[in-house]
Amino acid sequence: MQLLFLLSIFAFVPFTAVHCTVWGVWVNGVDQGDGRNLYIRSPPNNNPVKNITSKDIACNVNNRLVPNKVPVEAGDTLTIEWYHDTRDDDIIASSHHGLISVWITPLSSNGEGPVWTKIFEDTYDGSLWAIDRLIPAHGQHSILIPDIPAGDYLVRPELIALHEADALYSQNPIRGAQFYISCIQARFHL
Ligand SMILES: *[C@@H]1O[C@H](CO)[C@@H](O)[C@H](O)[C@H]1NC(C)=O
Ligand SMILES: [Cu+2]
Repeated sequence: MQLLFLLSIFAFVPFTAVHCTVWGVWVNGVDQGDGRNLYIRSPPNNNPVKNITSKDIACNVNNRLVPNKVPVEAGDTLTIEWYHDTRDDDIIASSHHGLISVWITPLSSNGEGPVWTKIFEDTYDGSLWAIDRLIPAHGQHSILIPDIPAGDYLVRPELIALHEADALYSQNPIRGAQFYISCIQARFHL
């Protein structure tokens, strides 16, 4: 009886992992506003992608054209702002040690295939991982926009949390590296 009671409690307590997604961006220190489903191809929730052979590894599980594009130009500072449940909260569970990368591709590619170029990477500085430093930074990290041809692009910030990466997802799907991905639509002009 007691065991059944305990089991039924566990069956109904939702598993609330402290995951993460992108709220919006700043250009040269100017907040561009809530970008979710407007200039960000936002996923429906903040769960990670783990299957690296799935098409979701490109722009997460809801990859489609959204209405707006963030205007940027070469030399601009683009600040990406992540959050957990609400803006500027606990950002992501402190267990989620790992790295931050940012990738870019022409928007016309839709992110499919080996079309991405990495323009930023922050890993381990000898004592802390990039994600450890993202949490006290209010979920914000910045990159420099490179000098690239005018046009429309997808900018793809990615957190890779390594706390379960001792096992390969392909061998044990309840573990594996966790990829937090958001594709931002941007318009580059010269
Ligand atoms: C990962 O994605 C591939 C391609 O969609 C699929 O064939 C495979 O079954 C997926 N793996 C798991 C464990 O779901
Ligand atoms: Cu998580």
